[in-house]
Amino acid sequence: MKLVIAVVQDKDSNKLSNELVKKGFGATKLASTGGFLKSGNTTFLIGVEEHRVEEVLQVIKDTCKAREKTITPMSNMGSTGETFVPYPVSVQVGGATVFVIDVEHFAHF
Ligand code: 2BA
Repeated sequence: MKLVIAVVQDKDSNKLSNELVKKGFGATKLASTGGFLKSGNTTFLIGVEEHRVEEVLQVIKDTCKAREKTITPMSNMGSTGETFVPYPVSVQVGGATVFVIDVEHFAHF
């Protein structure tokens, strides 16, 4: 068995859970926060038999879209008195960041 961990954008999370349920995958959604943007995203834990991993990855790929996000760094007055002029920076976020890991033991009571 494998555990698929997928970090996706909040905007895609409902659609992804619906698609996973429709195709018979068990999944758990966790509210998470991106370390870089410090904004909310959603992490899915999906336990799956090895032969269905590619199918899950395809569902994630088809459902989650990459989007541009613009961030404006906080302005900062350095200790030497120099000023930092903030200007918007654009980053591309997602579709999805996915990890597939081996499950040593699975129990469901
Ligand atoms: P965030 O950490 O908020 O990152 C959002 C986007 O900002 C990233 O999109 C990437 O385009 C950019 N970014 C991240 N770190 C950067 C840096 N040091 N310098 C410049 N740009 C940077 P994605 O790569 O698609 O990542 C989306 C979310 O997936 C991340 O949100 C984070 O929550 C998760 N993630 C990405 N890589 C990860 C990793 N290696 N381990 C764990 N989670 C990861």
